[in-house]
Amino acid sequence: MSGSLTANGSADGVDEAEDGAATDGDATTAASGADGERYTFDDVSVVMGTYNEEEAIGTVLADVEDVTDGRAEVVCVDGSSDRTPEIAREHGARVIEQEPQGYGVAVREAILAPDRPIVVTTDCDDTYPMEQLPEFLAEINDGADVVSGDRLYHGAKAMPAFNRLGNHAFAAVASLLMGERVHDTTTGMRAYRREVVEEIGWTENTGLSAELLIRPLMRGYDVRERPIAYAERLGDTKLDPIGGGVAIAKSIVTVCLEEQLRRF
Ligand SMILES: Nc1nc2c(ncn2[C@@H]2O[C@H](COP(=O)(O)OP(=O)(O)OP(=O)(O)O)[C@@H](O)[C@H]2O)c(=O)[nH]1
Ligand SMILES: [Mg+2]
Repeated sequence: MSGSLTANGSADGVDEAEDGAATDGDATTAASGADGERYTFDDVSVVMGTYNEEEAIGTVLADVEDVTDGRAEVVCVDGSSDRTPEIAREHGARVIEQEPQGYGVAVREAILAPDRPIVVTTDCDDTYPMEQLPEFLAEINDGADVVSGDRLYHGAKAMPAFNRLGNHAFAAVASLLMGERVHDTTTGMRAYRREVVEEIGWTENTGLSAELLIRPLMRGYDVRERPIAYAERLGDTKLDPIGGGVAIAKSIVTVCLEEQLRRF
């Protein structure tokens, strides 16, 4: 079956399957997981944009190493002027240098650079729980095409109140425009089957995270939200809350309308 969103109906996030809108089914190759292939962390690339994150990067990369026994490949697309890239290399990460041009430009390169079959995105600010990586991989092995960390399920108390409100609003608008309930459209922590990100076209910068939830979902891929813990950021934010928020809202509307039109 294609076109399902498993929403986070419980703390383990896998039990409440809302039957998704059946689409005209672009998702024929990746959605079922029917080939029975089981992935391990040897098949996973953990990727991130890094921009002056020297306070956090050591912790984030040590966590990835611990949780995956050093088996996941790590790719950082870096625009820093501080010690971030040196620390990343000390932890064995592959560092790709790029002029800072925004979140989505960095994450696009980070997703496309490695060739392992599973790509996990995260931020490099120690907000996301790397200890939940095994759960994300388990969902992929259960047939998910995209696993999306839902920060709002547990309340996201570490998130600034303005951002939290904005994220609830983004999820409400996206749900309305898609006809399918989603809970956190702008999360930075996701796992993707590589075929999915290669098969859909994507264009957004600040709104990239929302785009990479909406397009797969509206094309019938098996997209699952999974509740995650969310911690206070180390270091300074790179996001302008107002300008960034407007850009994300525009991306959500544009991408939802494009995907609705694609169905005709
Ligand atoms: N290479 C690169 N990385 C970036 C750029 N902008 C943001 N990043 C990285 O992308 C990730 C997300 O940026 P954040 O500042 O955490 O944005 P956010 O998660 O929306 O906001 P916070 O609430 O502050 O966490 C971080 O790891 C940043 O270092 C950029 O222009 N270039
Ligand atoms: Mg962040």
